[in-house]
Amino acid sequence: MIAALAGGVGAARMLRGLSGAVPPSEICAVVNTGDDLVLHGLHLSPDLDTVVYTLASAVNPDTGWGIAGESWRVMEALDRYRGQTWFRLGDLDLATHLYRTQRLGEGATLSQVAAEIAGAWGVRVQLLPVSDDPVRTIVTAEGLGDIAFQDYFVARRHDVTVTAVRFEGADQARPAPGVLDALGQADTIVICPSNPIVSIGPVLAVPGVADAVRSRRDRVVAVSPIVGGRALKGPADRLMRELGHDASVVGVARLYAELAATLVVDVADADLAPAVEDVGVRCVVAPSVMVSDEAAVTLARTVLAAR
Ligand code: FO1
Repeated sequence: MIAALAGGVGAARMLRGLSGAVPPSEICAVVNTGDDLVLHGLHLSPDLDTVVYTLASAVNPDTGWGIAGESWRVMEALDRYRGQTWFRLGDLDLATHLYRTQRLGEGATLSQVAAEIAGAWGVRVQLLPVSDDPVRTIVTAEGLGDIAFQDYFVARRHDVTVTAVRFEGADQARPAPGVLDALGQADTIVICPSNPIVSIGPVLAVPGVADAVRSRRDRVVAVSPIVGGRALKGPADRLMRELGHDASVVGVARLYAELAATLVVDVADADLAPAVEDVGVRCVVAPSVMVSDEAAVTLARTVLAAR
Protein backbone atom coordinates (compact mmCIF):
# COMPACT_ATOMS: atom_id res chain seq x y z
CA MET A 1 0.00 0.00 0.00
CA ILE A 2 1.13 3.53 -0.78
CA ALA A 3 0.15 6.55 1.25
CA ALA A 4 0.50 10.05 -0.14
CA LEU A 5 0.32 13.45 1.50
CA ALA A 6 -1.48 15.65 -0.98
CA GLY A 7 -2.43 19.24 -1.70
CA GLY A 8 -4.10 20.39 -4.92
CA VAL A 9 -3.01 20.41 -8.56
CA GLY A 10 0.58 19.03 -8.27
CA ALA A 11 -0.56 16.29 -5.93
CA ALA A 12 -3.49 15.37 -8.15
CA ARG A 13 -1.12 14.84 -11.10
CA MET A 14 1.25 12.81 -8.91
CA LEU A 15 -1.66 10.63 -7.76
CA ARG A 16 -2.68 10.12 -11.37
CA GLY A 17 0.86 8.98 -12.10
CA LEU A 18 0.86 6.65 -9.09
CA SER A 19 -2.51 5.23 -10.26
CA GLY A 20 -0.85 4.34 -13.55
CA ALA A 21 2.06 2.66 -11.80
CA VAL A 22 0.17 0.54 -9.21
CA PRO A 23 -3.47 -0.49 -8.81
CA PRO A 24 -5.40 2.62 -7.64
CA SER A 25 -7.03 0.65 -4.83
CA GLU A 26 -3.57 0.29 -3.28
CA ILE A 27 -3.18 4.06 -2.89
CA CYS A 28 -4.44 6.16 -0.01
CA ALA A 29 -4.18 9.94 -0.30
CA VAL A 30 -4.29 12.11 2.81
CA VAL A 31 -5.54 15.43 1.50
CA ASN A 32 -5.18 19.01 2.73
CA THR A 33 -8.34 20.67 4.04
CA GLY A 34 -6.72 23.95 5.11
CA ASP A 35 -8.03 25.52 1.85
CA ASP A 36 -11.65 24.63 2.66
CA LEU A 37 -14.13 27.44 2.96
CA VAL A 38 -17.81 28.13 3.36
CA LEU A 39 -19.18 30.29 0.53
CA HIS A 40 -22.86 30.88 -0.37
CA GLY A 41 -23.52 28.64 2.65
CA LEU A 42 -21.78 25.76 0.86
CA HIS A 43 -18.86 23.75 2.18
CA LEU A 44 -16.09 23.80 -0.43
CA SER A 45 -13.11 21.42 -0.25
CA PRO A 46 -11.02 22.56 -3.23
CA ASP A 47 -8.09 20.16 -2.85
CA LEU A 48 -10.28 17.09 -2.38
CA ASP A 49 -12.29 18.07 -5.46
CA THR A 50 -9.20 18.76 -7.56
CA VAL A 51 -7.89 15.29 -6.74
CA VAL A 52 -11.25 13.63 -7.53
CA TYR A 53 -11.74 15.44 -10.85
CA THR A 54 -8.14 14.76 -11.90
CA LEU A 55 -8.29 11.07 -11.06
CA ALA A 56 -11.65 10.83 -12.83
CA SER A 57 -10.09 12.41 -15.98
CA ALA A 58 -12.64 15.21 -15.64
CA VAL A 59 -10.49 18.12 -14.51
CA ASN A 60 -10.29 21.33 -16.49
CA PRO A 61 -6.90 20.93 -18.22
CA ASP A 62 -6.39 24.69 -18.52
CA THR A 63 -6.69 25.50 -14.82
CA GLY A 64 -5.90 22.16 -13.15
CA TRP A 65 -9.01 22.66 -10.94
CA GLY A 66 -12.73 22.56 -11.69
CA ILE A 67 -14.44 20.46 -14.32
CA ALA A 68 -13.55 20.26 -18.03
CA GLY A 69 -16.16 21.81 -20.35
CA GLU A 70 -17.69 23.67 -17.41
CA SER A 71 -20.35 26.36 -17.91
CA TRP A 72 -20.67 29.42 -15.67
CA ARG A 73 -24.33 30.38 -15.89
CA VAL A 74 -24.86 30.50 -12.14
CA MET A 75 -21.88 32.86 -11.73
CA GLU A 76 -23.22 35.02 -14.56
CA ALA A 77 -26.64 35.14 -12.91
CA LEU A 78 -25.05 35.93 -9.55
CA ASP A 79 -23.16 38.82 -11.13
CA ARG A 80 -26.51 40.52 -11.75
CA TYR A 81 -26.87 40.91 -7.97
CA ARG A 82 -23.20 41.78 -7.57
CA GLY A 83 -22.98 38.59 -5.56
CA GLN A 84 -19.76 36.86 -4.56
CA THR A 85 -18.26 35.68 -7.82
CA TRP A 86 -14.57 36.13 -6.98
CA PHE A 87 -14.32 32.39 -6.28
CA ARG A 88 -15.56 30.87 -9.52
CA LEU A 89 -17.89 27.94 -9.05
CA GLY A 90 -18.87 26.27 -12.30
CA ASP A 91 -22.40 24.99 -12.81
CA LEU A 92 -21.34 21.33 -12.68
CA ASP A 93 -18.87 21.83 -9.85
CA LEU A 94 -21.68 23.43 -7.81
CA ALA A 95 -23.40 20.03 -7.63
CA THR A 96 -20.42 18.67 -5.69
CA HIS A 97 -20.65 21.51 -3.15
CA LEU A 98 -24.44 21.18 -2.85
CA TYR A 99 -24.12 17.45 -2.23
CA ARG A 100 -21.27 17.78 0.27
CA THR A 101 -23.09 20.50 2.19
CA GLN A 102 -26.32 18.52 2.30
CA ARG A 103 -24.55 15.40 3.59
CA LEU A 104 -22.58 17.33 6.22
CA GLY A 105 -25.89 18.88 7.32
CA GLU A 106 -27.32 15.39 7.73
CA GLY A 107 -24.47 14.56 10.09
CA ALA A 108 -22.09 12.76 7.72
CA THR A 109 -18.39 13.39 8.27
CA LEU A 110 -16.16 15.04 5.69
CA SER A 111 -14.34 11.74 5.14
CA GLN A 112 -17.60 9.86 4.58
CA VAL A 113 -18.69 12.44 2.03
CA ALA A 114 -15.25 12.42 0.38
CA ALA A 115 -15.59 8.66 -0.10
CA GLU A 116 -19.10 9.07 -1.53
CA ILE A 117 -18.00 11.76 -3.97
CA ALA A 118 -14.92 9.82 -5.06
CA GLY A 119 -17.03 6.67 -5.50
CA ALA A 120 -19.60 8.51 -7.60
CA TRP A 121 -16.81 9.63 -9.95
CA GLY A 122 -15.44 6.07 -10.18
CA VAL A 123 -12.25 6.99 -8.31
CA ARG A 124 -10.72 3.94 -6.67
CA VAL A 125 -7.84 5.70 -4.88
CA GLN A 126 -8.85 6.03 -1.23
CA LEU A 127 -9.18 9.75 -0.50
CA LEU A 128 -9.05 10.86 3.10
CA PRO A 129 -9.31 14.47 4.23
CA VAL A 130 -6.54 14.83 6.80
CA SER A 131 -9.21 15.54 9.42
CA ASP A 132 -12.97 15.62 9.78
CA ASP A 133 -12.49 18.54 12.15
CA PRO A 134 -12.06 22.06 10.76
CA VAL A 135 -8.48 23.10 9.94
CA ARG A 136 -8.19 26.50 8.26
CA THR A 137 -5.07 28.03 6.80
CA ILE A 138 -4.71 31.66 7.84
CA VAL A 139 -2.15 33.90 6.18
CA THR A 140 -0.78 37.02 7.83
CA ALA A 141 -0.13 39.53 5.06
CA GLU A 142 1.73 42.82 5.35
CA GLY A 143 -0.73 45.69 5.66
CA LEU A 144 -3.74 43.36 5.79
CA GLY A 145 -3.32 41.28 8.92
CA ASP A 146 -4.84 37.80 9.04
CA ILE A 147 -6.72 36.67 5.95
CA ALA A 148 -8.30 33.35 5.02
CA PHE A 149 -6.40 31.15 2.56
CA GLN A 150 -8.64 31.65 -0.48
CA ASP A 151 -8.72 35.40 0.16
CA TYR A 152 -4.91 35.26 -0.12
CA PHE A 153 -4.74 32.74 -2.96
CA VAL A 154 -7.64 33.65 -5.23
CA ALA A 155 -9.04 37.07 -4.28
CA ARG A 156 -5.58 38.66 -3.91
CA ARG A 157 -3.84 36.30 -6.38
CA HIS A 158 -1.16 35.66 -3.72
CA ASP A 159 0.25 39.06 -4.62
CA VAL A 160 0.85 40.13 -1.03
CA THR A 161 3.83 39.88 1.32
CA VAL A 162 3.30 37.08 3.79
CA THR A 163 4.84 37.32 7.24
CA ALA A 164 3.28 34.23 8.85
CA VAL A 165 1.05 31.23 8.17
CA ARG A 166 -0.93 29.30 10.74
CA PHE A 167 -3.46 26.49 10.71
CA GLU A 168 -6.47 27.42 12.79
CA GLY A 169 -8.09 24.47 14.53
CA ALA A 170 -5.22 22.11 13.77
CA ASP A 171 -4.22 21.72 17.44
CA GLN A 172 -7.67 20.38 18.32
CA ALA A 173 -8.19 18.41 15.13
CA ARG A 174 -8.02 14.63 15.09
CA PRO A 175 -6.73 12.72 12.09
CA ALA A 176 -9.66 11.38 10.07
CA PRO A 177 -10.38 7.66 10.51
CA GLY A 178 -7.84 5.67 8.51
CA VAL A 179 -5.18 8.38 8.24
CA LEU A 180 -2.79 7.10 10.90
CA ASP A 181 -3.38 3.46 9.87
CA ALA A 182 -2.53 4.28 6.26
CA LEU A 183 0.65 6.09 7.28
CA GLY A 184 1.57 3.29 9.68
CA GLN A 185 1.05 0.49 7.17
CA ALA A 186 2.23 2.01 3.89
CA ASP A 187 5.18 0.42 2.12
CA THR A 188 6.00 3.87 0.79
CA ILE A 189 4.82 7.30 1.88
CA VAL A 190 4.96 9.90 -0.87
CA ILE A 191 5.00 13.61 -0.09
CA CYS A 192 3.52 14.96 -3.32
CA PRO A 193 4.97 18.01 -5.09
CA SER A 194 2.62 20.40 -3.34
CA ASN A 195 3.41 23.69 -1.61
CA PRO A 196 5.30 22.56 1.53
CA ILE A 197 3.98 25.45 3.61
CA VAL A 198 0.32 25.91 2.74
CA SER A 199 -0.57 22.50 1.25
CA ILE A 200 1.52 19.92 3.10
CA GLY A 201 1.86 22.19 6.18
CA PRO A 202 -1.79 21.83 7.28
CA VAL A 203 -1.67 18.05 6.82
CA LEU A 204 1.41 17.80 9.04
CA ALA A 205 -0.11 20.19 11.59
CA VAL A 206 -2.84 17.75 12.59
CA PRO A 207 -1.57 16.09 15.78
CA GLY A 208 -0.16 12.64 15.15
CA VAL A 209 0.39 12.99 11.41
CA ALA A 210 3.95 14.38 11.42
CA ASP A 211 4.96 11.85 14.09
CA ALA A 212 3.49 9.00 12.03
CA VAL A 213 5.46 10.15 8.97
CA ARG A 214 8.66 10.81 10.94
CA SER A 215 8.59 7.35 12.50
CA ARG A 216 8.63 5.86 8.99
CA ARG A 217 11.20 8.29 7.57
CA ASP A 218 13.12 5.55 5.71
CA ARG A 219 10.02 4.83 3.64
CA VAL A 220 9.20 8.44 2.89
CA VAL A 221 9.96 9.92 -0.54
CA ALA A 222 9.20 13.59 -1.14
CA VAL A 223 8.98 15.17 -4.58
CA SER A 224 10.16 18.76 -4.81
CA PRO A 225 7.54 21.27 -5.96
CA ILE A 226 10.41 23.69 -6.65
CA VAL A 227 12.17 23.27 -9.99
CA GLY A 228 15.04 25.53 -10.96
CA GLY A 229 14.31 27.82 -8.02
CA ARG A 230 10.67 28.34 -9.01
CA ALA A 231 7.33 26.84 -8.12
CA LEU A 232 5.77 25.08 -11.09
CA LYS A 233 2.41 26.56 -10.09
CA GLY A 234 1.37 28.93 -7.34
CA PRO A 235 3.32 30.92 -4.79
CA ALA A 236 5.54 28.27 -3.11
CA ASP A 237 8.81 29.95 -4.11
CA ARG A 238 7.80 33.44 -2.99
CA LEU A 239 6.21 32.12 0.19
CA MET A 240 9.30 30.10 1.09
CA ARG A 241 11.53 33.16 0.63
CA GLU A 242 9.22 35.43 2.60
CA LEU A 243 9.14 32.99 5.49
CA GLY A 244 12.93 32.71 5.57
CA HIS A 245 13.49 29.50 3.61
CA ASP A 246 15.72 28.98 0.63
CA ALA A 247 13.42 28.78 -2.44
CA SER A 248 15.30 25.83 -3.90
CA VAL A 249 15.39 22.07 -3.65
CA VAL A 250 17.82 22.55 -0.75
CA GLY A 251 15.19 24.62 1.07
CA VAL A 252 12.63 21.87 0.41
CA ALA A 253 15.11 19.26 1.69
CA ARG A 254 15.61 21.25 4.90
CA LEU A 255 11.84 21.53 5.44
CA TYR A 256 11.38 17.76 5.00
CA ALA A 257 14.71 16.49 6.42
CA GLU A 258 13.14 15.07 9.60
CA LEU A 259 10.32 13.42 7.70
CA ALA A 260 11.71 12.07 4.43
CA ALA A 261 14.83 9.99 3.74
CA THR A 262 14.68 10.77 0.02
CA LEU A 263 13.91 13.82 -2.11
CA VAL A 264 13.26 13.57 -5.83
CA VAL A 265 14.42 16.70 -7.66
CA ASP A 266 14.18 17.65 -11.30
CA VAL A 267 17.13 17.30 -13.69
CA ALA A 268 17.23 21.11 -13.79
CA ASP A 269 18.46 20.95 -10.19
CA ALA A 270 21.04 18.18 -10.66
CA ASP A 271 23.84 20.52 -9.57
CA LEU A 272 22.17 20.95 -6.16
CA ALA A 273 22.04 17.20 -5.42
CA PRO A 274 25.22 17.30 -3.26
CA ALA A 275 23.79 20.22 -1.25
CA VAL A 276 20.55 18.24 -0.72
CA GLU A 277 22.58 15.27 0.51
CA ASP A 278 24.51 17.60 2.86
CA VAL A 279 21.17 18.24 4.59
CA GLY A 280 20.99 14.49 5.27
CA VAL A 281 18.44 13.66 2.58
CA ARG A 282 19.20 11.23 -0.23
CA CYS A 283 18.72 12.98 -3.55
CA VAL A 284 17.30 11.30 -6.65
CA VAL A 285 17.50 13.33 -9.85
CA ALA A 286 14.84 12.65 -12.49
CA PRO A 287 12.53 14.54 -14.85
CA SER A 288 9.81 15.67 -12.44
CA VAL A 289 7.66 18.04 -14.46
CA MET A 290 4.43 16.15 -15.18
CA VAL A 291 3.73 17.51 -18.67
CA SER A 292 1.63 14.45 -19.58
CA ASP A 293 0.12 11.34 -17.99
CA GLU A 294 3.08 9.35 -19.32
CA ALA A 295 5.50 11.73 -17.59
CA ALA A 296 3.49 11.42 -14.36
CA VAL A 297 3.58 7.61 -14.49
CA THR A 298 7.33 7.66 -15.20
CA LEU A 299 7.85 9.99 -12.23
CA ALA A 300 5.67 7.74 -10.05
CA ARG A 301 7.80 4.72 -10.98
CA THR A 302 10.94 6.68 -10.11
CA VAL A 303 9.43 7.71 -6.77
CA LEU A 304 8.44 4.12 -5.90
CA ALA A 305 11.85 2.79 -6.95
CA ALA A 306 13.59 5.50 -4.91
CA ARG A 307 12.47 4.09 -1.59
N1 FO1 B 1 -8.61 29.00 -8.14
C1 FO1 B 1 -8.53 30.24 -8.68
O1 FO1 B 1 -7.44 30.73 -8.93
N2 FO1 B 1 -9.70 30.97 -8.91
C2 FO1 B 1 -10.93 30.47 -8.65
O2 FO1 B 1 -11.94 31.15 -8.87
C3 FO1 B 1 -11.01 29.14 -8.12
C4 FO1 B 1 -12.23 28.53 -7.88
C5 FO1 B 1 -12.25 27.19 -7.46
C6 FO1 B 1 -13.47 26.53 -7.31
C7 FO1 B 1 -13.51 25.21 -6.90
C8 FO1 B 1 -12.31 24.53 -6.64
O3 FO1 B 1 -12.35 23.24 -6.26
C9 FO1 B 1 -11.09 25.17 -6.80
C10 FO1 B 1 -11.05 26.50 -7.20
N3 FO1 B 1 -9.84 27.17 -7.37
C11 FO1 B 1 -9.80 28.43 -7.87
C12 FO1 B 1 -8.59 26.51 -7.06
C13 FO1 B 1 -8.21 26.60 -5.57
O4 FO1 B 1 -8.30 27.88 -5.06
C14 FO1 B 1 -6.78 26.11 -5.40
O5 FO1 B 1 -6.51 25.05 -6.28
C15 FO1 B 1 -6.45 25.50 -4.11
O6 FO1 B 1 -7.18 25.81 -3.03
C16 FO1 B 1 -4.93 25.50 -3.87
O7 FO1 B 1 -4.56 24.17 -3.90
